[in-house]
Formats: sequence, C-alpha cells, structure tokens
Amino acid sequence: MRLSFRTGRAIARLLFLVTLGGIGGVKSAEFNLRPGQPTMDRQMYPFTFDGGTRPLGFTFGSFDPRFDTRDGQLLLGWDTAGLVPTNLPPSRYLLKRLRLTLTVASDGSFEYDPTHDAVWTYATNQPGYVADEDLGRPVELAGAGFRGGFTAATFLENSPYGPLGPISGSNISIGTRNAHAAVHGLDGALMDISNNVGQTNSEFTGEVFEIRPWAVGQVEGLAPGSPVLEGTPMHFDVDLEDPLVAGYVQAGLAEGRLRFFVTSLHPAAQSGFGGVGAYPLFYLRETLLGTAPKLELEGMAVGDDDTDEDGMPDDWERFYFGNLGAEPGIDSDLDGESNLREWRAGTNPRSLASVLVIRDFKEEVGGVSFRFGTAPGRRYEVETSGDLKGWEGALGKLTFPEVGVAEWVEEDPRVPPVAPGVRFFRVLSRE
Ligand SMILES: [Ca+2]
Ligand SMILES: [Ca+2]
Ligand SMILES: [Ca+2]
Ligand SMILES: [Ca+2]
Repeated sequence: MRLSFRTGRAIARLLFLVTLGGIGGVKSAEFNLRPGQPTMDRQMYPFTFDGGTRPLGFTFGSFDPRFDTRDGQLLLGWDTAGLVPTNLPPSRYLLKRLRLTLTVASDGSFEYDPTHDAVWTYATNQPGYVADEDLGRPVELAGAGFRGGFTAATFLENSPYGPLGPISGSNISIGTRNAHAAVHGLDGALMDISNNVGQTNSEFTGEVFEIRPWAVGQVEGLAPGSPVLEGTPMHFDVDLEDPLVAGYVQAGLAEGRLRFFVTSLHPAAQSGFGGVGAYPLFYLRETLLGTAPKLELEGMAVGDDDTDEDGMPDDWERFYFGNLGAEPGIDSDLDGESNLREWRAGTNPRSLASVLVIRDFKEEVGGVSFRFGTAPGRRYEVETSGDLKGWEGALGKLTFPEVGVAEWVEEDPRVPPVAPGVRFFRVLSRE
C-alpha cells in the first residue's frame, strides 16, 4: 500500500546530514587577500597572437558566423597557494567577499550599464528579439572552462588559443578556444557560454540560452548610460550567494588557483555589427602606465580545532557568530535545523534561507521528485530504503533548477508504476 502523505513526511524527517570524517589535522587560516596583479592574464581572441603579454585587453562580441559570439574574452588568474591553505575539502573555505577590479583603458568608448541585459536583446535578427531597455551594455564576469586537454593548471599565458595548426577556419572557429567563459548549467557542471546569443545571420544554427553572470561590472559614482572614461575602476563583486559559484571559488582555493573570465557583447569594429568599435579596453598586468587587475578575497579556511568541544570547529563558530558562544542544540536562525546540524550540512547557521530540508515532494506515476536547498562545495547523494535499515543509492537525476536549489527526480526502472510500495529517501551532504 502506498501512503504518499506519510511517505512524504517520513522523507522530510529522514533527512540525514553527513560529513565525511577522518580529515584530521586540517590547518585553519583567516584570509584577507589583496595579492596585487594577477599571476596570469590573457586576451582570448583568435587574432591577438600576443594574448598573454599585451598591456591592454578588450571584450566584445562578433556576429561573424566563423567566430564565437563572445569573440574577445579576458582570462584572469591568481594563484593562491601559499596565501590560503590548499587541498582542504572545498566547503571548508568559508567566503565573505570576492571582488575583482579592472581599470578601464579606453576613453569614452562605451556607456556604463550596471545591469545584465537579457540574451534576446542581442539577437537583433531573430524572432525572439527584444529591445535593450537601458543604454549601453554590461561587462560581466564568469568562470573559466578549458578544453583541448588543458586545465586551469596547464593553460598559461603562452598556451595556444585553439587547436594547433595553420591559421584557418579550423583553429579559430566557433567552440574551439582552449579556454572559455563558463557558467553552470542545469546539471551543475560548467558549460561554455561563448555562443549563448547565437548569431544575427541565417548561417548560425546554435541555440540561444540565457546566462546568469557571476558579477556585473560596477562603477562607483557614475550614472548609468554615461561614457566610461580612462582610468575608471570597474568592480566585479562575485555572487557568493549562489552555492555553485561559491563552490567554484572554493574548489579553486583547494587547488591553489582562481581563474575568471571577463566578457561582454559590445559591438566590435566590424561590418555587420554596427560598423563602429564601441567596446571597452582594460589594463592588463603587463601595462607600464595603467593599473593592473586586482583581486580582493576575504574568508576563512576552517580547521579542525574545537576547543569548547561542542562539535563545531572554532573557525566555523567565529566566522558565523564572531565567537565560540554558539550552542550546538540551538537553532539560531529559526530554519528548523540546529547549529550543529547546519555545520554538518554545510549550510549557513545565520541564514533562514540556507537549510538542508526536503520540500516540494511529489509522488507521481513513474516515481517521486523533491527539492532541497544546497550549500557551497557540497556533493549530494540520494539514498533509498524500503525498511529504514538497509540503504542504497537511489536511481534518479539531480539538477539545479534555481539558485541554491537542487531537484531530484526518481528514475528507477525497478519501481513499478502502479502500486510501487513504500520507499524512504534520504539526502547525504558530503564534504
Ligand atoms: Ca543595456
Ligand atoms: Ca566549538
Ligand atoms: Ca538553523
Ligand atoms: Ca540556516
């Protein structure tokens, strides 16, 4: 007999919060970095063969069907090993603030737009086109993805732009650059966004998809729509409220290197794209006259020390509460989970919205589905049981349909669509 309501309640109560033990000897550190110029910065554009050593970089779009729509991209990297402990489980890096600042090197070549423009505002020749409602185009920040056998560790200022070979269509064309701007897709993995806008001509058949940038460039004290002058600092405050973005930064700190892309779709100076170059230039670290890109990063690497022996590490308590006074059994933010359980789940004990509970439970023919809140740097596993004693991995699909929300959909051929019987589920949050 199937008792869906009871099954749902059982699921909600049976949520397990698990951290892997045995880390042992994790060193702690509070970090407040301002490491100065990047370890590497690089123009990613098919026709700048000095991409890694040039003093100025640019961002723009192209609707030439031979090239990525995000044609001119900037890769920025800071190596953090030696400044922040490496190789901790990613969720041990608690992040307070991450800001990149680039200094504008062009003088009035583009207008300030501090907000994201919908993807369809760029697709001028397509049926879905909508007009841009505010003057100018934003400069945006994303993560970095690699291909061609490269990784963040091996792609350097002098690594090849694309596949090796003569300069021709094959090694500069769409989707071939070895490093590219990326954001997380529905499956939680990084995906290339170089061509999310499609093209304004009939030769392009790629899919148009919206992206959520990790930051939009902000200029203090400048009215939106104003020309941006040379020497203007532009800030990018990374959206650490998105667990997937924060998780990317955490994984980078664990590895000892952070990599980001600056990208925009300002018109390049090409016919067919307005014919006017109206895109931003930024100083890179090789500049002699300007200001190199800067990184500011504040956070805490959580060690194992627990001097008040309440099960919650000192660093974690200090980061969230400012002292060691947090009570393990108290629910400080009234989200239903105690402080101790929030430590174990990797959620924020001072945020009502950050909590690991199952919700939106649905039972339909073919299986159950439910959603749960996610935390940065965690891996989630769903397990199932018929008797609450033996547990095994549940068969299904995990996606991330909203910021901070995971959805699990059961896809288990062993479960009969009619009278499937009582099943219990639990979610494991892994460090
Ligand atoms: Ca705009
Ligand atoms: Ca403690
Ligand atoms: Ca709580
Ligand atoms: Ca919470």
